Amino acid sequence: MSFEPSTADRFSFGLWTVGWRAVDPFGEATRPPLDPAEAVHRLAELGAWGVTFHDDDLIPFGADDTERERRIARFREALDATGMVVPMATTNLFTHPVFKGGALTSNDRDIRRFALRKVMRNMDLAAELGARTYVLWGGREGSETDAGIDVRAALDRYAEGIDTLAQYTLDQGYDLRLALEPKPNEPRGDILLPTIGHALAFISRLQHHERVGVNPEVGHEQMAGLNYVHGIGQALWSGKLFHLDLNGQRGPRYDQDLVFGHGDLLSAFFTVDLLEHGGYDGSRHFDYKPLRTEDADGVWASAAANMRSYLILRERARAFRADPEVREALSAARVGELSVPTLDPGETPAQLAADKTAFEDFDPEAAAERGGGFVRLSQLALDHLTGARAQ
Ligand SMILES: [Mn+2]
Repeated sequence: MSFEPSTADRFSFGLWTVGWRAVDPFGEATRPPLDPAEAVHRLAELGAWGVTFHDDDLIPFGADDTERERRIARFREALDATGMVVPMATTNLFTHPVFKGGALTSNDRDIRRFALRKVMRNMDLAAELGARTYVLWGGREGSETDAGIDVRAALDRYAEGIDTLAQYTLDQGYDLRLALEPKPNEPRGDILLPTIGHALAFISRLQHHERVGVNPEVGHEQMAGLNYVHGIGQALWSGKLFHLDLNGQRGPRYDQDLVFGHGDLLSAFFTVDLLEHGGYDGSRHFDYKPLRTEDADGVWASAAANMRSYLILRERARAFRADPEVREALSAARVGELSVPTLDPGETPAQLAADKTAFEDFDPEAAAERGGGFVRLSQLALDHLTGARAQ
């Protein structure tokens, strides 16, 4: 197995990932700025398929029109030269101090209107570059104290903002779906729409709910102590997994943005298993940060590591699914039986209520005696993951 990525794998990276200069709350940058055009070339050489960006990754905040056009032209040149695509774009609504109290949900109405215009402007560029997904991460939408936020009013404004942006894509004829990215905290003490579940419930209340889905990040769910595989499973079930951010995290703590597979490895295995066998056909997008300790070579090694992790896990997941002993263990654990509806076709609640085999003649003691068989399955997965059962 060579684990060489190709464009068919649909691996994409944010410009802000490899371009992260490693400024953290306690230390200054450890790396020089990275030219977006160079990032495109280097990522293409490594086998990536696409690149994504925040408006400010490409065009510095406040740049004049001449500078803006120059930067865009240079980026386009790199895309044309490499064949890299732009499957997704997003807006920076968190770095500039104007957004310190929120963007789409700022108490200050003028800031909310400015934020909407900033998103719309970058949606124009995203559509021009062929993006099909527009991500919205509301990192500053939240609070540190419950005294300063009316959550119900904030959600009204959040919904108004997202519906306005969805309407804008329709009015402009853009083939662009919106994907909300949940995160529980950091940079705000508490962020609105903290988990996949909150985001899905919010989306169901939108006027343009059909045009809005989620962009779940591995680490963001794990920061909240939640199971990422279950989260994206529910998003898939809801038809809302429009995009996703793969990375690594070690439990509930600050947002580590480690290389994919360098955090909870078992969860990464089952994530890839679900993506490959669960009907997801979107980007395999990496949203990670090269460790602050790394130099330029380390940055590119980390980009390659994300793709290599995914390809290794994909091969292991395939081997797991193809193993006759795994199939037998899945059958013994009745995993497939869960796909059989609980009621017969056309059976009514009254008919179930009259079915003596379901209750009066059912032997719960005998049923309770049957073992689940899940430990055996779990170990088979670990055997495949570690290569102990190499094919
Ligand atoms: Mn993150």
